[in-house]
Amino acid sequence: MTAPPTATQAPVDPTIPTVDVDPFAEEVLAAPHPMHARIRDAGDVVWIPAYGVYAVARYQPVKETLENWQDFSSAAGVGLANFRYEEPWRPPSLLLEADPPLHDAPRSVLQRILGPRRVRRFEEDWAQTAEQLVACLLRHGERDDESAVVLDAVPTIAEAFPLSVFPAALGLGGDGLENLLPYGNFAFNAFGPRNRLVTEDEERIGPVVDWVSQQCPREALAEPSLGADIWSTSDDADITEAQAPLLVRSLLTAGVDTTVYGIAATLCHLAANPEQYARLRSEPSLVPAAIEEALRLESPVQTFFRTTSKDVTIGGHAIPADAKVLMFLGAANRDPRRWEHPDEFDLDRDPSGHVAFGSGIHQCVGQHVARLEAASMVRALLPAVERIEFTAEPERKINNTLLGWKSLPVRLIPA
Ligand code: HEM
Ligand code: OVM
Repeated sequence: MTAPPTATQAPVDPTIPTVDVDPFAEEVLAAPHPMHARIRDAGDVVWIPAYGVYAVARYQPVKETLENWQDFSSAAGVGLANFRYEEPWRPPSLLLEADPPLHDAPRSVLQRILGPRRVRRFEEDWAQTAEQLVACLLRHGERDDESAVVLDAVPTIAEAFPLSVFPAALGLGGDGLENLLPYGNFAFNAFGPRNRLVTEDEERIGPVVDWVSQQCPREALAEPSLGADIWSTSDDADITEAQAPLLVRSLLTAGVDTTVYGIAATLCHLAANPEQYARLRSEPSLVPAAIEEALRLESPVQTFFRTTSKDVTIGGHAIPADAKVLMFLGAANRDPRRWEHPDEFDLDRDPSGHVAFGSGIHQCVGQHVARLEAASMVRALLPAVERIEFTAEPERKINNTLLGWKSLPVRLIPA
């Protein structure tokens, strides 16, 4: 590894506004929206001295940065660490942490395996699993004195559902599934600085990482499955046998916590907006809109970085080569320059164009899986549950990259 450049104390272009915030401080991670507004209002691009990085938070520059893979590289890592100088905590992802041309083959393989039509084969099974989960919660759940079922929707719904469908779809047998959420939690923390969130888990993540590696070989994956599909493509020279396990690892890393957070976000907004839940019950064709709107508002994946490939400009400001640029997806998704009443959950809005799944060549390759999981879960709730009400304040889960809930205490009023 080459020596890192001496840490820069100031932006190369002195007209770039400095914003003195710590986006990875725990109290900011718990409530990031006031900071987002500060960064957005400061300009198209700002300098964050706490980490010596540039940042974009307005919709337009975030989208342009996401889409300009030529100038804004992923191969040096999409977290704070610059892989040119710092050893990554695991071998880099062949998709997320790669640029064309190396990105191309793995991407087209996963795009084919996770395409909207292929994913539809899970529709019936996931609908049935979701219905059974709801029936079981309503039948056996603890009741309050008005006969509503009281529960924490995070473990019982947002975590339980993805864990009961996604690992099986991937071809995992069923033992050790408790490793999946801790692995994803660590991976998403590791995109941020080496703060307490990372160091506290570092000591105990070893066995979890080992378990994940053991799920990636061909022999570990049942057939038919998404994992087996990946391995089959390595027979046809689209990808090599050395690449296949890393592509399975991508799905294990990116495909669990994200959907848990997405479903939790949807449930949270439905509980907070009872009139819109009622509307959804009478108009289930709005379910996709509800999910997109929840993803826009919550943006479960809040941030990713890029590294400049050469001297570039953002909004007319000069950014040097080899600089880290922090993209605030969640801020772009609530930018009043782009969205009317951006902080409101509105089933009548057209949420398309949100960047919760990114944009451009790295745009989430698992988005059809994520949408089908969330839609299956919401569709199962609608006929069975008349209302979802909070019984206490939801509690934030703190992660360097993910925004979501540790607990959503609710009562489900049966229909
Ligand atoms: C990429 C978000 C679910 C697999 C991405 C990116 C975002 C994202 C923002 C872009 C990364 C970048 O530009 O650097 C989400 C959210 C999800 C979700 C919010 C749930 C609501 C999933 C699922 C899977 C998955 C279910 C797997 C089945 C991936 C992979 C990439 C990716 C492999 C890398 C794609 C590439 O670099 O070409 N995701 N994701 N994601 N996602 Fe998702
Ligand atoms: C990966 C991956 C892709 C997207 C997100 C992510 C930990 C990982 O390919 O391993 O987060």
